[in-house]
Amino acid sequence: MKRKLFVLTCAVLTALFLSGCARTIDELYSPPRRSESYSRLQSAIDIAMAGLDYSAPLTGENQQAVQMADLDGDGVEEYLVFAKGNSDKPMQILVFSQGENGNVEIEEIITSNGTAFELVLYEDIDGKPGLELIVGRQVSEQLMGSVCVYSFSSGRAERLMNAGYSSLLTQDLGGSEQKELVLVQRGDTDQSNAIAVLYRYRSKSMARSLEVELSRPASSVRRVSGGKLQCGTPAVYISSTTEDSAIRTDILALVDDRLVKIQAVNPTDSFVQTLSNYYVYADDVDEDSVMEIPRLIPVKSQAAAWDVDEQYVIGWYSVDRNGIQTDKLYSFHNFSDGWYLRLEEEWISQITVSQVGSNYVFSLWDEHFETMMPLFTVYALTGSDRENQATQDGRFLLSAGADVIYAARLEEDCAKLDIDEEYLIQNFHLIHQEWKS
Ligand SMILES: [Ca+2]
Ligand SMILES: [Ca+2]
Ligand SMILES: [Ca+2]
Repeated sequence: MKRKLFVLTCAVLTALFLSGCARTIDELYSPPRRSESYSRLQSAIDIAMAGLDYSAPLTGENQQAVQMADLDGDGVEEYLVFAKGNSDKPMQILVFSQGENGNVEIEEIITSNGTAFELVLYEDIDGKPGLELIVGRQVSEQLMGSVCVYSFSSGRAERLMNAGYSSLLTQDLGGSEQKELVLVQRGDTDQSNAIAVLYRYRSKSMARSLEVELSRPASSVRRVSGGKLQCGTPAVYISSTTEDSAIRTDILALVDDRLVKIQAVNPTDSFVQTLSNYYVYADDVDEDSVMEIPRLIPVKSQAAAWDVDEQYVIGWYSVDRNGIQTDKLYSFHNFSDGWYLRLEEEWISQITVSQVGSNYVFSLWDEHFETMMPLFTVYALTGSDRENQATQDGRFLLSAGADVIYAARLEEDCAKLDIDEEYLIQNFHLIHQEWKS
């Protein structure tokens, strides 16, 4: 992401603003010494903040109470302070500009109703110089929040749109470098299916697309992510929970300039059950910028079928704009221990994994599913002696974290399948924290 946005150069400052501590920039920059511009910023903020409290955005990438972005496109970043007061429009965004002589002056105060800033983004929406400010606010007692987009290209804050939303994503769906806004909104009632709508800048204002009905109510939406279809078309993937705790993913794209839902050729694949109580979401697992959608593939476990839960590997597929699926890769995901292993397609029909504590033995069944050939074991080591254990008894290191070391050991027969240490190291991955539900 090329977003030119960052904290006031100091992570400590961010943490303090976030935690709501009443520390001043003065205190943070002395000792050893503070620059004159920070001192000017601090005094400008102090004056403007009289009677206000900092109100940092609650979610998203930009959660600092003081942020920087070049809103008017003059090459100099403005300071934005997110604050809350006591008036009937308590939510306030204070915009400070830096003058040529180092002076900091308040330029704008944007006030609105609401109880909290939920999300703040900076994107080029209008194609003109400067980043547009996108602000989602929580509005009391309502499922839907309110999102506004402000442009500063004229030198003053100009509101381009205001709409209700329950989830939102900015993405370039049209291939124009400008970003569009995709909003998920509540249907007619809380129980009716959510709708998605796209806003984009056209000539002088934001144009709204026709609504697309999603498969589930807005309250069921768990994740909205951007990615690409297999054909390269940008798309939005909206994953919702179903009543039987599966995930259903709706895929939206602009086709012939219309926002449409891509209909999977095999609709049963649109649902994926939880795996060991974890939701499995669409993701770009192989990092080729095309989004992959998971489906669970049952494998024959080693114990008698009535003895254990069914065992699954995940098949990851992509779709194109016609809904045609392409199998991309396979994996064994171990959410509870935080790792996954890519698997070869030709093993999938015969692979089996047996668990002893945090050790996972991967084996292949023979073609009659009578005997197994052990291939390798993956270990998640957490004891105090884990560093030694990771390299003892033929084990080798896969990945080392702060609290856990992942190691593996090869069995003799793995050579028949061209599996060596390098292969396992290459195909072993940690599960990002955000994947966990
Ligand atoms: Ca500027
Ligand atoms: Ca712009
Ligand atoms: Ca991919």
